Amino acid sequence: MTEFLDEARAILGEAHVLTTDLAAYVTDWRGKFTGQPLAVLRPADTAQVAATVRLCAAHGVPIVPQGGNTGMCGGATPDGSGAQVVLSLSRLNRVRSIDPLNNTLTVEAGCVLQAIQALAAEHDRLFPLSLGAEGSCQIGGNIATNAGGVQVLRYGNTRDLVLGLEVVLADGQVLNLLRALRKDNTGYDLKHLFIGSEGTLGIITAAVLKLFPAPHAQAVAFAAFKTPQQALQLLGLMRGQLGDRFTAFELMSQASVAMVRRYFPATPALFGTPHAWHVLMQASDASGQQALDAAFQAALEVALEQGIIDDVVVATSEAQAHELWAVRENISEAQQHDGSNIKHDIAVPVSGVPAFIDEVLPLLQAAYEGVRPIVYGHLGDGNLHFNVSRPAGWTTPGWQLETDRVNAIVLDVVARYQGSFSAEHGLGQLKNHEMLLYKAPLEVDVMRRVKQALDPQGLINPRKLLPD
Ligand code: FAD
Ligand code: 2HG
Ligand code: ZN
Repeated sequence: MTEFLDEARAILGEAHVLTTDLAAYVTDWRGKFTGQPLAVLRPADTAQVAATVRLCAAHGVPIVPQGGNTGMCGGATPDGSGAQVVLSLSRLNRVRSIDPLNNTLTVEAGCVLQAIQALAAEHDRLFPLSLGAEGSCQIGGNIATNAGGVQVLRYGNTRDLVLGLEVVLADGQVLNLLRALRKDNTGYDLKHLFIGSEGTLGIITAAVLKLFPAPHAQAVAFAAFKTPQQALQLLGLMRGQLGDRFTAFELMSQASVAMVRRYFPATPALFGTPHAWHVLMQASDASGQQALDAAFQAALEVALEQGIIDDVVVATSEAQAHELWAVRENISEAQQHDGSNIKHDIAVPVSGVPAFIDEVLPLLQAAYEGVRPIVYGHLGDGNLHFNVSRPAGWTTPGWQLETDRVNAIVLDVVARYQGSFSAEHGLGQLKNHEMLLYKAPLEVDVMRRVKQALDPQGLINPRKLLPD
């Protein structure tokens, strides 16, 4: 392997072949997976990525692509063999071009999501992908995981925001699909193979992203309910009244909000008495604030009159809107501080969410006395984070041993609703085995054929997404 490392140094320069001080690259955000790579390689541009991939192919060295390392499923973490390399895309962070009239932005894979949002705003445009990790996740990672976030209701998943891609294939060739077209029916749309492939089919090096008109007006409210059914009714009402101006609808159980208040003590108490369920909602519009406020307020009044909402706080300033959003955005981190939890990132049809929750909660409570389900997520998309924290008195390692049983309780019900066992985070090495339990064998087989066709040596992120 000395020869391999010497050749890597010749391509990337001594400073960008790391073999020591690797801590930032070898453990995932949750601290759940840790590996031991041969080296961390940090190419500067597409040509260096291509040369590095060719070198790895020649030496039979497996590659683990890594962006901001905020993924939830250990997809960017190397295994413990010491034989894999982590390929960090962080240095590919250039903006190649922006075309406001075409409403497109062409960026390299290592650009941080928040920087892309800011650049779009500078040009009076919106790049709508928005999620809690936006300060550190990279667009290449977002595309590789087909990330969702909090504005899918209006703008779709990452897949809907990508017009073109540049990908380094497993043999080191550069596949240029960087077209900035909204219409192009010239054969299979190959970019969609790579979007959501979790780095298992090739290395994404650049992308053409869709931009939208900047919403100059925004209205945000936090509503309280007794049941998720009421929240669902409110969703129908708000969408009916506001149409496409309605952009976010996030559900939170009381336990989720209480968890945030415990670990972020500055979080304000929003209501005098606790409520079982909450929703954070947002409407945005490119036109005037007054008109949006009036329409938002009118819709909420209808909801109050009809008894759909039990209580509501409407943000009266941008600062208060941020404060309300922080309650939602901090749940993941708060639960992380609370100790390891068994995560489920599930989707069922939106209309089925209340019945799904009503079915699963009693099953968990019957199985584990004092269990603490933290239920929240993107109700507008039918996507819940059904994260089960350990019951009082249990140790974290003891609770982790229950993972298969807890998964079966939740995911068997998901399957009955014809839902998804991973709605937005992907599979990585955390959820890939569920493929064999919950996907039809033929679907898994076709995926294996795609993998075999694009990566015959099996060197691109092996054993992620597809189980052995
Ligand atoms: P990484 O973690 O580095 O990698 C993720 C996967 O993509 C790995 O399989 C990796 O091999 C592959 N990959 C990375 N870059 C490339 C590339 N250039 N080419 C090929 N493969 C690549 N996710 C959501 O969907 N919605 C949310 O609301 C959300 N909220 C989050 C909140 C917090 C606090 C945190 C920590 C995470 C959240 N996530 C969410 C998960 C995570 O942020 C997303 O999955 C994100 O898209 C990952 O980007 P990354 O750059 O960190 O990728
Ligand atoms: C969110 O919506 C993220 O906050 C993270 O997808 C969910 O931590 C989680 O399980
Ligand atoms: Zn989410």
